Amino acid sequence: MRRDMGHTSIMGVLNVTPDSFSDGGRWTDPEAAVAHARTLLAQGADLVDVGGESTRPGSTRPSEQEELERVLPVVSALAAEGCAVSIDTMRAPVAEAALQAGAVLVNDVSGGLGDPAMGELVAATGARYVVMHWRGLLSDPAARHHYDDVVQEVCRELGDRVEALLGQGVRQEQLVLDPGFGFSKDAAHNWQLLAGLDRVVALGLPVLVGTSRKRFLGRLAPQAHQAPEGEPSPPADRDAATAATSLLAAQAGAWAVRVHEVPPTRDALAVWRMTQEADDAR
Ligand code: PMM
Repeated sequence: MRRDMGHTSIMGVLNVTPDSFSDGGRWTDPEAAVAHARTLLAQGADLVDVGGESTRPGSTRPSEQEELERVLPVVSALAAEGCAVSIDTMRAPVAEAALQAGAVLVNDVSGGLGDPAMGELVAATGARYVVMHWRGLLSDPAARHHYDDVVQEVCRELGDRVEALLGQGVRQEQLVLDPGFGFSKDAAHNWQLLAGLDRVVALGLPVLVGTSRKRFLGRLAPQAHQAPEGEPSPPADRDAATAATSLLAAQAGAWAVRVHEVPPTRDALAVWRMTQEADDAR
C-alpha cells in the first residue's frame, strides 16, 4: 500500500555544546556554528535546530546563563539572515530569549515537564512547540525503561502532555509531537517505535522524528565498521542508516526529520518523491 506523499521537512542539528554525543565541541565558536548552519541550509535543511544543552546521559547541566550565552548569538545571527531557527531547550527563559531573537519554534525534549513555566510561555507567544516524549524526569527510575507496549504508552503519554498544554492555553495548531527516539528507550523500543510510527502520526498532529546517528543505528553490522566486538559504530558512520530511518519516517507521514548530516536524508527523500512522481505519471 502506498501512502500519499506529503512534504517532510528537514531540520538540521546544530549543537552549540561542548558535550553532545555526535557533534559536541565542534560548533562552540559562534562563527563556526553560523557557518555550519549555512552549510546545512545550502544542503537542503528547511530549518536549523540550535541547542545549548546536551541530554547525553551523565552530562552536567549548564546554568541558564551559560545556555543563553551559547545559543543567543547564533540564534540572532541566523534569524537576521532569514533562517528558520528552532531552539532546543527545556528552559522557558531560554526559549523566550530565543523567540525574541527571532526563533520560530521551541523544541523541548522534556515536553514541558522540565520547566513548569514553559506551557504558559508557549501559550503567550503563540510559537510552534515540539512536545517530545521522555520519561527522564520521572521520580521512579524503574519506570523509565519499562513498557508493555512502547507505541501505545508513548501515544498515551504524549496525549496527556497535549491535554495539559491545551489546558494552559496553548493552541492545537502550535503543537508538534515527537516520540523521543533514544530517550528512556532501548534499541528494541526504538525499532518498535519506528515500526509503529503511523500510530503516532494518527494522533493527528504533525510529528517530528529524531533518529539521527542514535546508538540503536550503530549496531546494524558491526563487522562492516570494523568495530570491536559489541561496540557500536561511531556516530558519524550512522548517516546511511539515518537516511533509511528518515525515509521510513517520511513514509509513515512524519512532518519533519531531525538530522546531523543533511545530504543522505535529502537524497533518500528525493528518491521517494521521484518514484511517486513517476508512478503518478503512469
Ligand atoms: N534528540 C536529541 C536532541 N534533541 N529533539 C527532538 N525533538 N527530538 C530528538 O530526538 C532529539 C532532540 C539528541 O541528539 P543530539 O544530541 O545529537 O542533538
